[in-house]
Amino acid sequence: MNPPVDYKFSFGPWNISEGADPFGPEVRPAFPHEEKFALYRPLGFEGVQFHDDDVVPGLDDLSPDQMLNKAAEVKAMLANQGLTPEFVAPRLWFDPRTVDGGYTSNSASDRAYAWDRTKKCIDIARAIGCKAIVLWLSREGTYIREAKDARLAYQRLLETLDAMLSHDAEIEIWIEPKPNEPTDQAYVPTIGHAIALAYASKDPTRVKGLIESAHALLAGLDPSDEMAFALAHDKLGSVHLNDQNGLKYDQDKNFGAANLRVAFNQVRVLEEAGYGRRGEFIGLDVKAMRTQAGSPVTAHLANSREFFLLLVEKYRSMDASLVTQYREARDYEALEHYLVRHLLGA
Ligand code: XUL
Ligand code: MN
Repeated sequence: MNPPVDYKFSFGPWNISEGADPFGPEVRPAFPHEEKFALYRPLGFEGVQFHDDDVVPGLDDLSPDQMLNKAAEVKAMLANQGLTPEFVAPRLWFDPRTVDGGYTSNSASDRAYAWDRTKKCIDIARAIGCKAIVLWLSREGTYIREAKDARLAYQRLLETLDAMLSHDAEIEIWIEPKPNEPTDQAYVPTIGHAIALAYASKDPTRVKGLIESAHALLAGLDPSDEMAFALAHDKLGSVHLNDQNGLKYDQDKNFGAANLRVAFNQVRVLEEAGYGRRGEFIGLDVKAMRTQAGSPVTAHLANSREFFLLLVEKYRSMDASLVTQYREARDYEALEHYLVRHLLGA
């Protein structure tokens, strides 16, 4: 039997925020970006998830040398703090040139900007010693279906993956699917879509997925089954554990806070697959409540990490032989009774 996984945790600096939402501005004093990194270790985190401009702010206005010098500074800072960069993601949803998507925009010059920015993101990742690029295909979709040729859009996405794999012979691409928001409908809404693209790419071993619990729930799917699908293909690059209370805006609630049993099943599937044994991180993508006062606000990160570890204990203390016995007898009523009692500590 394999020894139990000693999990490593990660989050991105955007998870420490000032509480702005689509309906109102910041409600907490700003906490300086550069000072966030000192918070990681004390909170029990050692992995940092980056957007390209979290590493190099204002990168569109810098020369290649300036960009790489700044990235080298960040690499040294991470080493000093005992932190590992988990991935870098191109932030393709802020710039006016990406209002209608980057890779799938109808405008050739917008597509050229998206590709240029993606190459910079890959170069930044390499400069900080990181091989994973996350693609959250935020605006690659449509507000009305007639706006784009969807078949062509999917071909363009595949061409982009291939061009990225050619630009750097070592990077991995982890696609983070989401069904909607900020567009009405996104082109890669589920992990099934992402993995189909991976297999169609020129190097399927280097294209994987990152599954965010809330994004699966927004697609009306069970996150643990989505994770199991990726794991069955050895294509789960990372996870963004969080929670979501039904079909609302993307809430990024604390892991397990809205759907405890759904959270338990994600932990169960990860544990059963030995996720983390090869150094994969447990990434959290959680937002502090807007009502929370102070600066910096970090309790949501510590709490989500604690909920994950408590659910790991629940999984490990489960009577596996009883589960097998109930499965074999096809007595799912008894299985559910046992599981819910176990979760309730009864
Ligand atoms: C958006 C989202 C992003 C990605 C990284 O919903 O989850 O934070 O995880 O770009
Ligand atoms: Mn995410």
